[in-house]
Amino acid sequence: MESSFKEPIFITRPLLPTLENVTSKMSEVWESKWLTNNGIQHQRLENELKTYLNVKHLSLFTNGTLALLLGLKALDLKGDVITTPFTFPATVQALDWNNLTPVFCDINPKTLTIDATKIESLITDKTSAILGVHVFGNPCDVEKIQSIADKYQLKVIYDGAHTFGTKINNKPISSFGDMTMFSFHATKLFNTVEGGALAFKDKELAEKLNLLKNFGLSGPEEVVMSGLNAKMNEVQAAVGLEVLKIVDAERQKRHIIKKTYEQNLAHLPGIRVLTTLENENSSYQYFVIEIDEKKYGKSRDWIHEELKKYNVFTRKYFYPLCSDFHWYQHLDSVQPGNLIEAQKSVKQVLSMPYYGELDTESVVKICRILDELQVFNLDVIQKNDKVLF
Ligand code: T4K
Repeated sequence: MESSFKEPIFITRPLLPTLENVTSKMSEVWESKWLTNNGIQHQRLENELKTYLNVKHLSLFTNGTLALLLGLKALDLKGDVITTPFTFPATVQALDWNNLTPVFCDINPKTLTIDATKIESLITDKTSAILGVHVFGNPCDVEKIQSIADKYQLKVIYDGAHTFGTKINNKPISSFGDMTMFSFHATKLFNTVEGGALAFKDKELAEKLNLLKNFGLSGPEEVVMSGLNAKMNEVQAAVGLEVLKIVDAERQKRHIIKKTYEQNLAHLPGIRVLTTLENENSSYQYFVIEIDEKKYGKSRDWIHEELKKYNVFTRKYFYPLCSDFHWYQHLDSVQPGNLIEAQKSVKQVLSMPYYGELDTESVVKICRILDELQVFNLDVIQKNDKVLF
C-alpha cells in the first residue's frame, strides 16, 4: 500500500526566479522611483514578450481577465458571442461586463475546445463574434473557425490563458484570430504574479487599448473614453523579466514529467491523457486526464477525493460548466441537449499535479496510487460479482 506524501502535492506551484535575482531587479525599480504607468520594466517586458511570443502587437495588463474584458470592449462588439461552456469563469464574465450574451456551443471531446462543426448552426443576426478557448493548451480548430468567421463577418477572439509559447504548425498561436489573451497568473507557466496580455492583429487597436487600461486618459486633462485601471505595474513586470529567463528550463522539466506520467499511466484502463501536445506545440501548462468510470471502475469525483487521503490535491477544472451558472439559466443555449459532450467531459476530467519542481519519483508514486486504487476497486467488483452470480 502506497503511503501518503509528507507534504501536500498541489496541482501547481509558481515558477519562481531566485530571490537574489528578484531583489536585484527590485533595486532597479526602487532607484527609478517609478512604480507603474508604463515604466521602464513594463516597456522592457513588452518588448521581450513580443520577441519570445513572436507577435507584432502586444499590450500588457494587470491580469488576464481585464485583458480579455478590455480586448472585447476595444473590438466594439454587440449582441451575442458564441463561446464554450467548458472554461474558467473569467472567459464568460468578460462577456458579461461588456453586456454581451454568451451563446454556448458544445465541445469536441478529444480536445475539450469549442466544436467548430457546431458553431454555424448557432449564428444569428445578433452574433458579432466567436470566443474560443485553447483549453489546457489544446488549440481550437482555428482554420475552421476562421472560415466561418470570414463567411459571416464575425470577429474571432481567443482566450489563450493556457497557451504561453504554443505554436500551431510552426506559427505562433496568437497569429490566429483577431486577438488572443494570455494569462500571467502565478499558476501559469509564465507568471508576473498576476498579469496578462493581449496579442492583436490590427495595429490601430494599440492606442485604444492603452487608453482603455488607463481610464481613457489621453493626457493629464483629457478623458476621451470610459476606461478602467488595468495597467501592469513595475513590480509585476520586473518579476516577469526574471521569470522569462527560466521559462525554457521549466518547459524541459515539464516535458520529462509529462513523459513520466504517460509511461506510468499507459497500462491503466479507463484513463486517457487529454494534453498530448509536445515541444513547440505545447505550452506545458497542464497535465490533464479523463477517467472513464466504466473502464476504470471508479468515478473522477471518487479519485479526486481519494487522492486527498494521500495528500495529493488534483483539480476538477472546469467544473461546473459556465452554462450552469444561475444567471444564464434563461438562455436557450444552456439546455443540456445542446451541450451533450460538455456535460459528459465535465464529470470525467481531472487536472493532475504538474510543475517543474515535482520530481519524477513523486509522479511515479501518484501513478502507483492510481494503480492501487483501481486494483482495490477490481477486488470489490470481483467480490460483488461472486455475490451476484
Ligand atoms: N481564462 C482561462 C481559461 C483561465 O484558466 C483563466 C485563469 C483566465 C481566463 C483568467 O486569467 P487571470 O485573470 O487569472 O490572469 C487559478 C488561477 O487563479 C487562474 O488564473 C486560472 N485561470 C485557474 C485555472 O486557476 P484557482 O482558483 O484554481 O487557483 P488556486 O488559488 O486554487 O490555486 C491553485 C493551486 O495552485 C493551489 O492549490 C496551490 C497553487 N498555488 C496557487 C497560488 C495562487 C501556489 O502554489 N501558489 C500561489 O501563489 O484559479
